[in-house]
Amino acid sequence: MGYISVAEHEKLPFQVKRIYWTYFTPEDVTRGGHAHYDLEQILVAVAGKIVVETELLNGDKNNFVLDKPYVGLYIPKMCWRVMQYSHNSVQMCIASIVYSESDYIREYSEFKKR
Ligand code: T46
Repeated sequence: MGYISVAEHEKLPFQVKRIYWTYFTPEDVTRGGHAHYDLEQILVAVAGKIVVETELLNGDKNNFVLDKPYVGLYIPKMCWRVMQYSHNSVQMCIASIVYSESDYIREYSEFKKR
C-alpha cells in the first residue's frame, strides 16, 4: 500500500521560501562545512542515510542520523553543519529564505568569533 508523509507550512517553525534537494552525493564527499546568519531549515533523508554533525554558537555539538523518510531535522540559524551521505540518499531541504551567498559563514574561525 505504501506511505505518505506531509509537511504543512502552518505547522513548520518558519515561513517556507525555498525547497531544494540533493542526490548522488558520493560517499567520500562531505557537504556543508558552513553556517548561515539567517537561514533556518529542515532536512529530510527522503531516501538513504545522511549523517549530520552540528555545532551551535554555545559550543553544543550533536550527531544526527537521518534514515527515515518521515523524520525531519530542524537546523536553526547560526549552526555549523557537516553532512555525509549514503550513495543512494536523496536529501530534501525546506528553507526559510531564498538562496543568498551573503548569508553563508564558510570560515569556521569566523563562526567561532560570533
Ligand atoms: C545545508 C545543506 C543541507 C544554489 O545556487 N542555490 C541553492 O539553493 C543552494 C542550496 C546552493 N546553490 C549553489 C551554491 C553553490 O555554488 O550550489 C552550490 C553548493 O551549495 P552549498 O555550498 O550551499 O551546498 P551544501 O550542500 O554544502 O549545503 C546546502 C545548504 O547551503 C546548507 O545550508 O545545510 O545544503
